[in-house]
Amino acid sequence: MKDDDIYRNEDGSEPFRFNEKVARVFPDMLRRSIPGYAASIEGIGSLAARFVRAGTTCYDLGCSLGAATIAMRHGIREPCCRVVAIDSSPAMIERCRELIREDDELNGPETEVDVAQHDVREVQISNASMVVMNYTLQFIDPGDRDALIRRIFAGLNEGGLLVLSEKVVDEDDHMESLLVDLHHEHKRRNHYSALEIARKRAALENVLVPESVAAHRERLQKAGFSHAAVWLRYFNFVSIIAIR
Ligand code: GEK
Repeated sequence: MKDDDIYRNEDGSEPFRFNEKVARVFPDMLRRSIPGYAASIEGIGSLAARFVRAGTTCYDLGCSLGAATIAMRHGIREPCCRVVAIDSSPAMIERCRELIREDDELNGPETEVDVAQHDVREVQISNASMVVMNYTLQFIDPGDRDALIRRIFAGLNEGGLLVLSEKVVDEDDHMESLLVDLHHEHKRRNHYSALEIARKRAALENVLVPESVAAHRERLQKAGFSHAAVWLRYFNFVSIIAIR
């Protein structure tokens, strides 16, 4: 695995993109940048074991290199399921296909995986028992988020599960600056310099647009989800489960 040294060399004036350079260092980037990322992936495996039904489809929307796809695939206990892994970045999709092929050869679990390059806003969702958006909605234009969550709801079977992980903002300004500071300290502990942190922050401005937990819960409720709860939180990184 290659170390993430992107903002040692780039000054952050260009908006952040999921290009080849990012795909190459991505596992290291997420491990060092998202507090609780490993726990989110582990939880997705356990949730797949509990929620995925025989003969249904699971979706990993914004799959990047397929970490959540592989966790679902290994968690599923039922026969005749399929995981559809979607990302709009060609560099991510290319590497994701390689990793899924390796997983096919190493473990050969029964569940089939289809990896496809698409915009998640255009993907047809149907007969789903589980949909995962692990830190993806935050990159979607806020004006398109309601419609996407409504489409996911419509494609889920009764009792189906959405896992929605996001960076969030706190409505209390004091707590928001504390949580941002704790996150930056976490990154410094993971060997990013203050300059790298500041540059990445500038590059993500208007690219990653976080919302509050309350705004996410309201959107889920409006879309029709009957139950929603935060099941994981580490500083300003949250994962919510919602059941149709
Ligand atoms: C993981 N879920 O490892 N359509 C499709 N994909 C998109 C779109 C879009 N409109 N916008 C952004 N993406 C992964 C991590 S990363 C999170 C997800 C992060 C994709 C983008 O190309 C990238 O691969 C992913 O969403 C977000 O569990 O980097 O913080």
